Amino acid sequence: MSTPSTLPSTATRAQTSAGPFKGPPFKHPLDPLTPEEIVAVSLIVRRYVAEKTDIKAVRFITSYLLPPPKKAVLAFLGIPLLTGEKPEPATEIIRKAEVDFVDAVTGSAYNTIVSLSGQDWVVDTLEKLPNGVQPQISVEELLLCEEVIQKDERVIKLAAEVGVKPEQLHADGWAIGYDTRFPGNVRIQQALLFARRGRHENLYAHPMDFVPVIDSVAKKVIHIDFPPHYKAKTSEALFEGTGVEIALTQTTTVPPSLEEDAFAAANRKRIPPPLKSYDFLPDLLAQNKDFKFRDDIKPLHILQPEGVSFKVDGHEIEWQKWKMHVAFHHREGVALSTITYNDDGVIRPIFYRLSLSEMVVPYGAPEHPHPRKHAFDVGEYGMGTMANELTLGCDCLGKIHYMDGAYTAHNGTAVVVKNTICIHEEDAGLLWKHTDYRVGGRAQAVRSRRLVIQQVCTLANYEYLFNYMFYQDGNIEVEIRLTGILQVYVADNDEPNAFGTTIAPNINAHYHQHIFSVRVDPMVDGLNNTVVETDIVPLPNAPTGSAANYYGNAFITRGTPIKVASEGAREYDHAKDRRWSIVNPKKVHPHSKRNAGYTIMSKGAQAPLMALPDSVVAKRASFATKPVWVVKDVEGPNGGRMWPSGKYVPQTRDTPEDSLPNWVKGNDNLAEEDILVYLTLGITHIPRPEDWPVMPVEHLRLLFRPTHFFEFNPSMDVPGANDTKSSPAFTNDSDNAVAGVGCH
Ligand code: ABN
Ligand code: CU
Repeated sequence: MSTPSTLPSTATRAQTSAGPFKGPPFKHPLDPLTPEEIVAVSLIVRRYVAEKTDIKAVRFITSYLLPPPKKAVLAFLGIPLLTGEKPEPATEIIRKAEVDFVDAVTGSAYNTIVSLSGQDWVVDTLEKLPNGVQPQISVEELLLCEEVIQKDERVIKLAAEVGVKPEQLHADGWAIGYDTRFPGNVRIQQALLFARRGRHENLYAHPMDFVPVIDSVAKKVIHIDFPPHYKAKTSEALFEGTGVEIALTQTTTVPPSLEEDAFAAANRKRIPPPLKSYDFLPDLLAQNKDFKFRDDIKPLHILQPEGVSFKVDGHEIEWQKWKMHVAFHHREGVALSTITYNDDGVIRPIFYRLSLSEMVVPYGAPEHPHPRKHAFDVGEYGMGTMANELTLGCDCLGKIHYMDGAYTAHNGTAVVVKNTICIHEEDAGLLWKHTDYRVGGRAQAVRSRRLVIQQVCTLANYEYLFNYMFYQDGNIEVEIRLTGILQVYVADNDEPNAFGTTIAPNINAHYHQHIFSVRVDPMVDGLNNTVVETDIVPLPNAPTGSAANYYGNAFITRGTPIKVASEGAREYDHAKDRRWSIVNPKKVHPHSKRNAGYTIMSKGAQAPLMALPDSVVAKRASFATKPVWVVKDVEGPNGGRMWPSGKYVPQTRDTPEDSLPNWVKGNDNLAEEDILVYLTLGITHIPRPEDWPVMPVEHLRLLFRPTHFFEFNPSMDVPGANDTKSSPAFTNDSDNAVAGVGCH
């Protein structure tokens, strides 16, 4: 057993040591590595490294299932390559895992692939990663960053100068983002500093005015940056069009050289962190004598007296006509696979895999070092490793099934995240309704029930909630909710603020965006699909008054299939209400004569990247520059095209070779092909005082809607609403309100 390595927010997590290997390696070929498997894999890697290399100490960073080839998985599960055809014969599936580790002495990074042979794992390959390639930042490294700054004499002195005691000093250990002043092969982090006035106090209320950079292999502070501040009214305004005339305490946003004393050069004064507390925990809130919790909220319970209507078999969930595999993934958080729909006894494949493959949070303040804040919360930190342990009755209401997750600790033991995925059903309002207004107003009202697969992740200050939802009308929805605490920086008194909002005295919340890349590996009625881009346009060449369009009202749809890789990066066209569908050209609807498909809807999540097209962020997070990318899937020995901003994200300085912009080059066929679709969802946060101290949830929705897929509304067989537990709100309402009467 090793010492627990947890972020404070994720409480105590169990760690597991190797036990005797138990039985068959998987139920479903995409089952994630179990804690025991993680330990067994670490042992074999450690042994191999000791015998075959001169590496002295291994720091495990990631350890996870290397998925088997798609066709082998489908054959194993009996899912056909085309709806209605016989599945392919099953072949042997070798269970493989992939491990990244860092040499704890030199900082060099390695990748190794191991496979299960009989009862034993064996090392297939061990490769040193090219100089400067950095695997994900581990939870332990994040915690280490705080320890390092807390012990650093210079940091302690700088903190003391603004009244902060060593024990009050805290740091969020961010990836460095981009800073070419440091060599790429040094594994570095930037420490965003906060003071804390009590054990559970909200530290983000006390941002500090300097940013140490640490070397996480040498475990020391290697530099300290002092972001400049703005002062009001000078003749030399650096920024135009910002609404205020402002100038920096230094006159450029170019990073100062490392040799320069950034603080002295800028001739600034120190700014102490604001002292006022802004808490969110009930006991701390209650310390304020003017604070009072609302007392007019009556209980609201979700009851399922006969239990849930889904079945669980390991990682497989079956709910009504849906079946899918649900897995924890250290990097993507949750990955759903082999999603099928049972359409009257015919198994219809829909998506092979669905997951959050990357995201970036670019901040908009230009003065150094703030532009380094563009967090890749998937590729740099691992969304899964940041996942919460969920609590019954708090994170999810009703009857809940939980799944655990596991990832590797530095020492190769497994960190188990208990109850990290919650699965439950929800009432989702009306599914459909109609009233025949003639004959006594007879109505049929059918309520929508959805299956929700949820995870909540804490990325230092921010929380992301990921809800994958399945509906009775064939819809699949990915809903991302954002909450938590804004990333803030200290502001001087009356400092003009063009790139953020002063949300509380001396607290500046920078403008920023959250841009997500959802990876869809479709298999709509089979593995070979085409993406069709559809514009809605007025009838061409038919002016109002013409014979073809006398009233001028005519509009048509114009669908264009995306056929080759070089056409794979798409753009919105709001004037044409452009949308995209993933279709199967082999399946034609009996009435509409259109191809069976799923249409992608992402209204309200279409903010474009605001950073300039040649900016650092646009290059590193190139997925964010287009809303839709269609690429051919190329399965390779290390898992194929999984990561839109590259496999190794920390400290990239440009667009990585193995990333989206390169996949949309050339002549790869995309029509009726095994394709991938990367969907970009974005929102822009111009922080509001109402987002402070904790931001109320904001929703972002992506919907996949069956289109020409079912013969007619597939939810006509859902029984009408008849909730006998519903009752009048007030006794004098009771005359005309009787539960279950009037729905149908
Ligand atoms: N959002 C940046 C981040 C994530 C996790 C931990 C630290 C910082
Ligand atoms: Cu935000």
